[in-house]
Amino acid sequence: QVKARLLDENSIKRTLIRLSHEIIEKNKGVSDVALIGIKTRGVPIAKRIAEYIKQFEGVEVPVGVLDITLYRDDLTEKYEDPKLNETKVDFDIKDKKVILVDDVLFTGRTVRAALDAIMDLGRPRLIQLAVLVDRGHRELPIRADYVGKNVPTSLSEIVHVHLKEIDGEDVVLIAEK
Ligand code: 3GP
Ligand code: 5GP
Ligand code: MG
Repeated sequence: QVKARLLDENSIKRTLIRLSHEIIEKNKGVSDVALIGIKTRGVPIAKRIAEYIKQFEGVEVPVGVLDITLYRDDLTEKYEDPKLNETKVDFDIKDKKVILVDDVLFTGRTVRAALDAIMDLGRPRLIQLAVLVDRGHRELPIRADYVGKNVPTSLSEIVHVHLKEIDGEDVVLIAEK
């Protein structure tokens, strides 16, 4: 059952606009910047950030897609290592500043698999990580460079991220499993 509403449509918009500005600031512009969204909900988030960057900088940054699936018995516990399903990156990542984008950062295992997949494609200049929600509980030495909202959670909680493109509405909720 839902415990709290963490972000609504307006705050998601403001958050992604802030992340877009942070990306532009940290990289001193967006030359050689490329975004790679982690399926499913990292993809529309990456596309929205690319759209904001275009509005602010007048530059279209490339957006790629990684599909990484966690094989698990149960959400939030007892899953095996993430496996790569599919990659759709139709630009050369060599010497690019690659920004990985995901909805929720939890153990870090998905990001670790994504780093592997990107390295197989070529040698980027650097890789940064942007997430809408960091819910804690890392099991690997991985952190995000850009965080929409830090949400301390217990392991019995789950963060629901609903996005218009997929779910018909923009909202982030925290619920008891
Ligand atoms: P996403 O692919 O958009 O990220 O993993 C399938 C979906 O289940 C994910 O959608 C995610 O939103 C949701 N989910 C909720 N809790 C968890 C969790 O603990 N682990 C994973 N992998 N997904 C979760
Ligand atoms: P990690 O690999 O860091 O444990 O988990 C990250 C991936 O699992 C993200 O793609 C994210 O969508 C999903 N995930 C993990 N925990 C949650 C959660 O509480 N809510 C949602 N929506 N996704 C989660
Ligand atoms: Mg995700």
